Amino acid sequence: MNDAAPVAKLDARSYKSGIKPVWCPGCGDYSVLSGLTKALAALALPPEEVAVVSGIGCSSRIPAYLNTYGFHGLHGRALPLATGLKLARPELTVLVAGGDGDGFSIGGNHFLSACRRNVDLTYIVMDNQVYGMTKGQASPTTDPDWEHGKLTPGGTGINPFQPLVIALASGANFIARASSSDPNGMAQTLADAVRHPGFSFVQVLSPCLTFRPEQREWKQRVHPAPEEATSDLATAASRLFTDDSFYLGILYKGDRKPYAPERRQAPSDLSELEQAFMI
Ligand SMILES: Cc1ncc(C[n+]2csc(CCOP(=O)(O)OP(=O)(O)O)c2C)c(N)n1
Ligand code: SF4
Repeated sequence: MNDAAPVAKLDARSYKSGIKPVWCPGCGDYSVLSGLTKALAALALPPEEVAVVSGIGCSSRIPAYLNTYGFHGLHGRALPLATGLKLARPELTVLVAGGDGDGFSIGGNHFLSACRRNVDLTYIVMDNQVYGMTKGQASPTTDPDWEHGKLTPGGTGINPFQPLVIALASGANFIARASSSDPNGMAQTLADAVRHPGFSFVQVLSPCLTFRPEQREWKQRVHPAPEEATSDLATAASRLFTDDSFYLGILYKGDRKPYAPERRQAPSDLSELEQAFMI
């Protein structure tokens, strides 16, 4: 006779913490939460084997709404924190989540290093082309002519950061775009990103209707990628030249070996180490 308790089947609800999100009505981040929990259910990952690390911003609140391990860190510092966690606990599935301000402005250099380093992480950027939490300043992905009252009269005049181009040029091993208007497609893309070894980057178009109500139109503008994912860098690069910023799907799947240094035993006696630094 087998006395073991039956294992409950995991569904999307199994990954929700029960804390009610404080996002504004209509914020795209609700749909990202839904897409992510669907992806985790499709992967059937036990919640205690998943960690979600974030920075600061409306989007970076997401770990609180999940029933996995979570770390709501410092602004722009989610990637180095997640890198340390993955190297120390390689058996965990580590996801990183946040906004375009968090990831591409203050955290921009960490983004480049994470792509280069290729640690097995999945990075989800909820891109709303604005700093939502701090009331609507322009972010690195904001168009140059977007005006926001006294904050950016006449727009920034600066060409926007191109996340997919930068990710490809910097060595990310999986690059995709999803949209909050298509949570099922997003769930599939996120599950593929987690399955793919190495550093996976997914830009999710996630409108901020409070500061950028015109982004309501994004759901009419998104469309499936015209081609299947490629593993050829030159092909991926040439597709980015004709990217209208609204096609959804996987652009690139590389085969770089993830960075995973051998784990060394931490020294229990530090006296030898102290001697080496003695002046
Ligand atoms: C070191 C530091 N600098 C600035 C801030 C203020 N700050 C908090 S969130 C944020 C921007 C958030 O924008 P984004 O990452 O795009 O997220 P969103 O709120 O749009 O989801 C800024 C500048 C901070 N918390 N810490
Ligand atoms: S300010 Fe914008 S990004 Fe923040 S919760 Fe509201 S709609 Fe979402």
